[in-house]
Amino acid sequence: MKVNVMVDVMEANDRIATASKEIFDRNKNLVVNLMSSPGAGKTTLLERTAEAFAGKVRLGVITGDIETSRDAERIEKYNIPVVQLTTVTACHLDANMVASALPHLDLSQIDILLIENVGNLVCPAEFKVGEDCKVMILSVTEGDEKPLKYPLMFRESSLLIINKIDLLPFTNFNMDEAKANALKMNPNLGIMEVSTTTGQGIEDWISWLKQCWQNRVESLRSA
Ligand SMILES: Nc1nc2c(ncn2[C@@H]2O[C@H](COP(=O)(O)OP(=O)(O)OP(=O)(O)O)[C@@H](O)[C@H]2O)c(=O)[nH]1
Ligand SMILES: [Mg+2]
Ligand SMILES: [Zn+2]
Repeated sequence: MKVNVMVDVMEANDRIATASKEIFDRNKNLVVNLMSSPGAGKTTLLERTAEAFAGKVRLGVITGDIETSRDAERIEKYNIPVVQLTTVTACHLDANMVASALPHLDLSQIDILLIENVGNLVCPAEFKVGEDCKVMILSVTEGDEKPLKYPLMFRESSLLIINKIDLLPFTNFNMDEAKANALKMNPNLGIMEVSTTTGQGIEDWISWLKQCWQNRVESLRSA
């Protein structure tokens, strides 16, 4: 008798993710799994998103880190519901961890739930958590060849946000090369250029997210 542990783990994960998805459907939440390597700008993007949607769209945030509540503390300043998951050793969020955060949120009062995954360019992309889509950030200080070296996240994502474009003059990052590499991994990948600190390109992200939310509400209505 041979048991493939990874297959079992993934099946168990997907069952929990499907159960969470049903909860999100009932509450009409758009759920986005936001992923990147450490420090690419996930929390800063959430801060800009909270500013842009204040008083218009109700956000909720689940943020995953190995240690500390620093990201949750940054988000709390915007008066939006936030749950910090500290994974201690795990280098990604899985469906069980995200499900454990749900009782701490009033999902009926949330339009868009943004899940900031643990900073890691590899395994967060392997675990479904019940999301509608995955969005990833690549910052220009990380190198334009990253889509070739870490293909899975680029394959799994609907949108690639290329962040820290204010730093382009100080790097050897080739934007055309990066986009070509990313599209080689995933021809359907949407790509936008952003600086979350200067605000350049943020309106593209906000429009994209708003459109996703409207599509989600529409598809739930006609289901
Ligand atoms: N120059 C520049 N710095 C940025 C930009 N976006 C984020 N940063 C800086 O990059 C650092 C990391 O940003 P965070 O938003 O904390 O990154 P993160 O992806 O949430 O990091 P982890 O949660 O630790 O994985 C901070 O010092 C930010 O101020 C940007 O567009 N330009
Ligand atoms: Mg963060
Ligand atoms: Zn991991």
